[in-house]
Formats: sequence, C-alpha cells, structure tokens
Amino acid sequence: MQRRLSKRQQQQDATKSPDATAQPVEQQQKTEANDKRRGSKTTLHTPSILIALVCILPFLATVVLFVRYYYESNNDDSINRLSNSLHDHESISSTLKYDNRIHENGRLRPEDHIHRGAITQTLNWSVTAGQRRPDGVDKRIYLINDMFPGPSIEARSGDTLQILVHNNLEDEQISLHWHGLNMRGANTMDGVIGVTQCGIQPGQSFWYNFTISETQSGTFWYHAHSAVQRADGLYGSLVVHRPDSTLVSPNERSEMVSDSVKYGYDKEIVLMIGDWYHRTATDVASWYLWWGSMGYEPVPDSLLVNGAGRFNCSRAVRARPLDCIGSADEMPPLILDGNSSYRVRVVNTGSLTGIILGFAPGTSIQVITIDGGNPVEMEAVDGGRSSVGILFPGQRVDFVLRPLKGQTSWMTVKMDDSYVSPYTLYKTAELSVSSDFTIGNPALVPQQSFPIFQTPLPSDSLPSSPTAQSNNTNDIEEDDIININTLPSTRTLLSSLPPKSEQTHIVYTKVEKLSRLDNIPHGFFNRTTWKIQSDPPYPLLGLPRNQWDKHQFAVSTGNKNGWVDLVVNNLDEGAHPFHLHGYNFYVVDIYESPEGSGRWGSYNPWTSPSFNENIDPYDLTKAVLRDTVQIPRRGYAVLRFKADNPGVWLFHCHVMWHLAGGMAMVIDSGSGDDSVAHEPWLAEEGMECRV
Ligand SMILES: [Cu+2]
Repeated sequence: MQRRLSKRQQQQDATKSPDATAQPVEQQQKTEANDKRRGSKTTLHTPSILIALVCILPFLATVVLFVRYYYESNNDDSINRLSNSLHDHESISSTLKYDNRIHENGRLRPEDHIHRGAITQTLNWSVTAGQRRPDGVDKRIYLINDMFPGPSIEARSGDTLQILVHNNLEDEQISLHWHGLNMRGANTMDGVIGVTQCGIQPGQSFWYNFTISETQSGTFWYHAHSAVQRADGLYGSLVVHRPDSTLVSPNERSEMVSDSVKYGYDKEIVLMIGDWYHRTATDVASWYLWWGSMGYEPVPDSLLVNGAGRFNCSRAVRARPLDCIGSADEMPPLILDGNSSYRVRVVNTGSLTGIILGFAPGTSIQVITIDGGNPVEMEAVDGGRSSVGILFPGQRVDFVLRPLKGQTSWMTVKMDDSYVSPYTLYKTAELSVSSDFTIGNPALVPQQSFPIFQTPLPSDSLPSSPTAQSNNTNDIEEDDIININTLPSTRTLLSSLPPKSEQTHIVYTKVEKLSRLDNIPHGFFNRTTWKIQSDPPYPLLGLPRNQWDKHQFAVSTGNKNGWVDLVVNNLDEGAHPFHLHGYNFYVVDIYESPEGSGRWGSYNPWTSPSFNENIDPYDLTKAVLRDTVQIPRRGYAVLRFKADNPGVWLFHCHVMWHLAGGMAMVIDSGSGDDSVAHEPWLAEEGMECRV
C-alpha cells in the first residue's frame, strides 16, 4: 500500500505544470499515446473494433478494479487479526453490569475550575498504538497514556497548559492541535506539521506550552494534525470553563453571572460523537486518494460516542471479515441523574459525516453556544424541540437538556446522509439492498440509539437497551430539529461586528480529479493543492513567504490588525466544513445555489449587482461567530474576522479525506514583507523536518 502511494507521490512531484485548465488536452494526448501502444497491430485491419475496445476496456477495468479493491483490499489484514487477536477483551468486559465508557469519558467537574484562580496544568502524555474494540470490532488505534479517547482536559480561561507529548510509536511522526483555541502569541504551539512545527519523531518529545486567553471559554478538543491519525482515535476533549463572577473585578461582575445560573443547569457532560471506520485510516485514505475512487468519499462503518459504540457483527460485509464480538443489543448507555438539568457539550469528532442528535419527544433542548463558547440567540426557535443538528466534523454545540420524564429514554444519533447519499447512491432506506455497483456501505447503521440510564440505577435489573438497529424505536422527526446552522449569535456578540471590513479576499475551492495528477482527487484552493512544505523542509512559520513551496496558497492580511472579509467560493458538488485556526470568524453571508439551477453560486462582491462602496449587502443581524463552517455545495460563505493574531494559520476542510487530498490553505497575519519569516529560528540549519 505504502509503495503504491509513494509511487504516486513521485508522479505528482514530477508534474510541473500548475495549469489546471490543461486537463482536456493532456487527457487527449494520453489517450492517443495509449492507443498507439496498445493497438499498433490491429489498427490497420479493424479500426472500428479498436475504437470500441478503447472506449469499453478502461470502463470495464475501472468497474472491476473499483469493486474488487473496495471490498477486498483488507482481507489479509482482517484474517490476520482474526487469527491472533483474541487476547484483547478488556475494553468492553467489566465487572459492572453495563458499559460505562460514555459516562466515564464524558464526566465534567466544573466545580473544580470555576471558583479558582488561573493555574498552570502540567501533563505528561505518552502516545502509543494498540488493539482495542471501541464498538466490539478489533482495530489498531492510537492511545494517549493507554486511553482512547485521550485524557480529557478541563481548564478555566487564563490557565496555562504545559503538555509534554512523548511519541512512543514505532515509525510515525505526530503532532497535536488544540481545536478552537486562538493560541494568541503561541502560533508555534498550534500543532500543524509543516506550518507551525515539524512532526514529533518516534522516540522524541515535544512540550506544548500555551496560555488560554482570559476571554476564551467553551467546548474545544484536541486532535492529531499529522497524516490521518485523528481518524484512528488520536483525539480527546478540551473544555474551558468560564470562571465565576467572584474572580473578576467588581465593575465587570454585574455582567458575569455564571453560565449555570444564566442558563439554569446543574451538571455538565461532554459527548465526542463521530463516524468510525473499521479499516485503518491509512487504508481508507489510500482508497480515496486513488483514481478508482473517482472522488467518492469512503462511507464509514460505525459510529462512536466518547469512544464507545456497538457494531452488529452480523452486518459485516462478507468480503471484509471482521474480528467482532459483543451483542448488538448492548449499546453503551448514557448515565444521567433524573432530577438534574445538564449542559451537554457535543463535539463532532468524525471524519466525514454530519450528525443530528435527538432525544425522546417531549424532551426540551435549549441551544446555548456554538463552537468555542459563542452564545447564540435561541428566541427565534420554538421551545420544546428535542433534536439538534446538523453538527459537522470539527463543530461543537452546547445545549441544556432538561430532566427527562419517565425512567428510561434514548439518545439517537443520526448521520447526515446528504454528504454520503447523492454521491455514493447510498440508500438509507434500503440498507440490505446493495446489489448494484455503488460504494454504499451495507455495514453501516446510519441511525443508532443509545439508552439513557437514570440514577440511582436499580440494583437487580437494568433497563432494557434498544438494539443497534433500533431505527424505529426513536426516530428523529424532521420538524423537531433545531437547525443550529441558522441560529444567529447574541446581540452582544454581534455588537462588536463592524458594518464594513477593511480588506476583502476571494478564494475558490473544489475537489478536482485532474489527469496531470493521475485522476487522484485533490482538494484545491485556487490553483494550489496543499501539501506539507518540503522545499526547503521547514515549517512555514520559520520561512519568509518568498521561500514557501508551490503547495502553499496564502492570503496575507498584512500587519494592520484590520477587519478582513474572506469570501470562500465552493465550486464543488459537495459541501465542506471549513475550519480556521487562530481565529473565530463571523459568518456574515452564506449561500447555496438552488438544486438543478446549473449555477456555480460563486460570489464576487465587486461585480455583484448589489455592490456599494460604502455599505455591505449583508444582513449582519443573522451573523454567527464560530470557527468551523459548513460551506454549501455550489455556494459560498463570507467570513469576517479581525486579523489581529500574528502568525500563519491553516484554513482547511475538516473532512479527514479531503484534508489528506490537500484541501487547505493558510492565512498569514501580521507579516507585511515577503522576505521576513515570523519565527526564523524554526528554519535553522540542522532543524529540517522529515517530510
Ligand atoms: Cu471537504
């Protein structure tokens, strides 16, 4: 597999032409060359047969290779695992009568943080890999201090985190990114290989050392920003509590009611929810970054909440046997105290799909913040709805869950099929029917219900669990969903939004399958597909911009600290959840072209009919402050932020496979001059990165 990838890499590197429009001509030349090689004997006699063959053969080969590769590429691995992995059952068997992983990994203790002053927390982490069964299916995953997900971090605003990360993997480099934290004055700690640091090599350690801003609090997470390790479990939760009012100066105090009083909740939990693949992420990425995938995203097999799930072993695809144990009706439960209101902090830790979260009808949900603690206006929405969505990869939502009536209930996680369905012809309604040539995944149950057990738990028998295929037990009604993507920020937050920005930058993004890149899907910003800076092999932060290689596309905001509009035109047939490091941005405009209109939906403020030099056409009362935004297919978003955080910040799609295909660019803030690096010491001789 690796050999195949590296060969591809060589081919790509050998490609010189940066001209994206050259495709048709090249394709034609290639086909002609192939024709000559393949058909020199027959050409003279039967040109029509030859033409027919040339037309049909590649198509047939594609179909055969495609199906074979997708369903069989991992047979050997799986069989090996089957034969020698009966040693590891500890992650799901326990002396308890139920699986308590969701509970243990989601517990929060705000009381330990909101009443104290800022401190320095020093943590010592060892990253390893091991076989575990998050959903009953054995898989090699990443562990931090032997845990999956990694240790939860709880802090308060103003805390300093000093985290010593040892890479105890055999042959992979790693890095960790603190998703959503502004990292003000700490760009070198942002954890992006090739942008802010070199990878931490096997056997080496790295100190992450940064102070959380006094003004930041909310739900965050940390995850690997190296290769595709995030998708194999190298992540954990990071919750920053807002300190209570007794700790701030008296004149600020009146505005600072603690969140629990303001929103009326008693307890807090965090839920890391995401799709899950049974193959390793390297295998999944290799499949997607192959011409035969034709750009169809690999469909996940399962889903996890706080590292726990339950796969129905009987759904395993025959050609891809799994080492799977456990019963489908043992879904891991949430444990709630029946009398308390909870602040539920949800993170989409997945690689591809958006999620909708639903509770039993009659449950009341109040959405309070989006992404890193940005409060939203809920007045616009009727109360009494019991579902929230869609939360896309990298995004977070906090809501208050009022006490549930009755003794037992369920939480349902539904994967958004809009990403997967139209492009893979995947039919959620006909799960067992997959006889046609599509790359749907019959193993996946896209809607799963997890039981909620209420304390005190009965000592003799536990409430019964819904089965893994409990599609009907707790359906999510479309009109019962709070659409978190239309909630505006609170008026207080919007009051700091200027009516007009000082700079406007326009970029275009798309996944392209170009012949000059062997028809392997690549994510582009304008004409650049991102790769880790390799020539010279130093992090971008250490190099002046005039030494960045051809895989870096940068928007420079100069050194004026002014407000910037970034117009992101998504020319793709699919939507993408874009995440910006180092900043929160206001989404001041967002648009999707009507289905079937044939339009690209791109936007250029200067050529727009509503262009006015003095007034922007945006309705700022609808804006929302966040750090990860789903930009619709054939549409755009206008992101406004104050470029006052010097550094080089990655802006990228949070779909793991698209990022692996290069869907990223950087925002360069606070350096006016092309010939001056932000942190020249990072590019000293002898400190080259391994790329
Ligand atoms: Cu994407």
